[in-house]
Amino acid sequence: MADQPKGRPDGAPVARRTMLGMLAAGAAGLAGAPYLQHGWEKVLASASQADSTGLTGLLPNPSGFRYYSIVGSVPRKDATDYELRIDGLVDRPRAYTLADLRALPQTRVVRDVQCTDGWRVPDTPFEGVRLSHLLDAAGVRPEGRAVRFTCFDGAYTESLTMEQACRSDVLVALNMQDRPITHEHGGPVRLYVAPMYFYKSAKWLSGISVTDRVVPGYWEERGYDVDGWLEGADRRGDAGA
Ligand SMILES: Nc1nc2c(c(=O)[nH]1)N[C@H]1C(S)=C(S)[C@@H](COP(=O)(O)O)O[C@H]1N2
Ligand SMILES: [Mo]
Repeated sequence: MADQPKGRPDGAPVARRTMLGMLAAGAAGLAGAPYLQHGWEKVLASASQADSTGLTGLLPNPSGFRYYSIVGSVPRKDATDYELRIDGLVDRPRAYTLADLRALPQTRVVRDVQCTDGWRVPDTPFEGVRLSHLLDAAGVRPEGRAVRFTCFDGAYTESLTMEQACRSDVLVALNMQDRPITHEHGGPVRLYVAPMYFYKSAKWLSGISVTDRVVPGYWEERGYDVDGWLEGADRRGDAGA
């Protein structure tokens, strides 16, 4: 039932294969593998989403997104208790509150979101602080070559090379679809890596650590590309906001 390891030029067959896999595995498969659990419960309920299989939870929600989480429940955080730590190979480690992040210059990026499972949501606005801004403020040491991301779900991790992290279309995002990011979508703060598959965009972001090499993230240790470029992405960088 997992996402496919590599992106496909055409997402549709992947989606179909995933659906068939889910049909075969059934709900018992989900229950037996809690570490792969996706948050489909939020999508249930609407009769308009029911199909002949009855697997309403596998259908996209009305916005076209699915809610994914590798853990069953994630603590809620808001302006009163959210904190983002930047540390590792930097001269000025520090913690940002939500208010700190909101006070910094905000950048808006509008691209298609694409998951390796085959679903895609066109023209989705994300807005927040450029990751490069936070890295510059922290003062990356010469031996800092990569960035590792951790999350307050206590489990998910991601990574970028320093070159990727410094692109202008990589955000520490506070808004999604022009509203504060909801808890289900990884709020109050998630990473948004516009040129890559959505698994790179870590939800519930709580830590940014500069490292001397890329440390593969959660899905990357399970077969995903460390470089999760979308088809047709401008890999040279500065694709702009
Ligand atoms: N912390 C965390 N971040 C995560 C994930 C996750 O399970 N946990 N799933 C990834 C994957 S595979 C996708 S497609 C997107 C899904 O984001 P959404 O739930 O907002 O649609 O989040 C990515 N970031
Ligand atoms: Mo995904």
